[in-house]
Amino acid sequence: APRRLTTPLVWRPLPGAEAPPLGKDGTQRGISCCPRLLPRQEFPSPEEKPQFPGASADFADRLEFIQPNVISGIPIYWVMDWQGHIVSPDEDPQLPKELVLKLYKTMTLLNTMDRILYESQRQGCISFCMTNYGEEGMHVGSALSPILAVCALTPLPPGVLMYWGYPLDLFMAQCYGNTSDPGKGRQMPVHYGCHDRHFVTISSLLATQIPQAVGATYAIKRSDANRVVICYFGEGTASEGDTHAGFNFATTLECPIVFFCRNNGYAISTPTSEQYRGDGIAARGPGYGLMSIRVDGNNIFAVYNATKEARHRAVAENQPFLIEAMTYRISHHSTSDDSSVYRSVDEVNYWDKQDHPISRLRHYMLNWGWWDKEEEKGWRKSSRKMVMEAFEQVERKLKPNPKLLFSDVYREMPPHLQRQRAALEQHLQHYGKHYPLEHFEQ
Ligand SMILES: Cc1ncc(C[n+]2csc(CCOP(=O)(O)OP(=O)(O)O)c2C)c(N)n1
Ligand SMILES: [Mg+2]
Repeated sequence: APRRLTTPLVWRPLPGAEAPPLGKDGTQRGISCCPRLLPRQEFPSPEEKPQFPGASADFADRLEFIQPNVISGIPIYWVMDWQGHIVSPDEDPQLPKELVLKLYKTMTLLNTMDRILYESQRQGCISFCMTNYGEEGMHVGSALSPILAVCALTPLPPGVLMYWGYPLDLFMAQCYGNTSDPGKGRQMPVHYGCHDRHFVTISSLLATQIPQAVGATYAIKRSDANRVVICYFGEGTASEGDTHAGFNFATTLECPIVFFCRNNGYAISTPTSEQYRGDGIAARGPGYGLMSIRVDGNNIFAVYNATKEARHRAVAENQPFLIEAMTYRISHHSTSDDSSVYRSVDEVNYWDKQDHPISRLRHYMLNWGWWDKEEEKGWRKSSRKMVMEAFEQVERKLKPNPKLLFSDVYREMPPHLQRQRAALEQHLQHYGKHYPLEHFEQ
């Protein structure tokens, strides 16, 4: 609140200066053009806090710039070590065996599906593919908490959908862009979406969905107080201006959103050392007034605990949360990338062999006697069979009618799209024989 003045303003001359004469009305004249006069008033004591509306802080008597590197880094919350041992019993979520097996099976199934899709791309069956090797733990761990979520996604977390039971043949249908694809073949492969589960279709345009996610959260908050949005993005995406806008709107509008940043060390070929000079993404949170935590993304229980707590508190306290999940992208960025050009094989091998979310959870299950080598072998075989069966189904299906390219954007198709659709039809009538139209639905 503004400070109240306890005495009326009286003008007094500076030492050595004469006061201007009093006017007819008894007030002093020439005040505004006399810089040597100061108002006499009661000043705040040096102990009182500054009153600037834009900051809540004390005065500092010494000239000192804030050093960004004064602390050694925001710590990384973990629950389980590399051999699957719980490091702090208080933090153990004590998930039941059936659930842990489901987590493990989802992570490995995702891994298997990725391998088959990647091979399909190499054989020219699909145009593009991105895999998730090394990042399976943060997908599945963040999907596990009871989130009634609308997800806005930039880099993809298909493990979330897979954990929620999205069928394999629909994943594959999306990549093949066939008639079973809910997106009717109008997205690039691996850009999944699921209306029923409020999983907003993945967008390739980095960060564009972050302000949209905040807007959606704001609308949800006004209509239904028990829902939360989780918004996934990468550390490279966090360099985009839209991320700033999203963070700032989320805190000022008090939106119950969980920002989930997957820091996997690279934005395609750009390493984090060239992407930012601060302490990662979690360090930015307090600057926006965001509740923030950094977790070990290869540690499924740490991801689970953090997401569960953030989800619960976001709604209870009507405020946004930021989780920075540290991990490593073992695969190439996509089939359009060759990561051997910008990183060493040894670096990749370390994460693949020594610190992998799947092997960490497997160690945990082995320690408890919930899994053994035979079960591993059997599951690998049966999960590959499941993926192959889905793959064979989608391969045979036709692609959607090309006319559908123009539908579903506007409720009523505007004239310019009608003209384009007519032009396409005419073009195909004349030149259709040059296209593989037999693979498309008529
Ligand atoms: C606005 C925009 N700029 C550039 C790109 C090209 N691009 C695609 S992915 C990517 C890197 C994103 O980095 P990060 O968020 O860390 O995701 P990751 O590479 O780890 O999947 C870039 C630059 C894009 N898709 N959109
Ligand atoms: Mg990245």
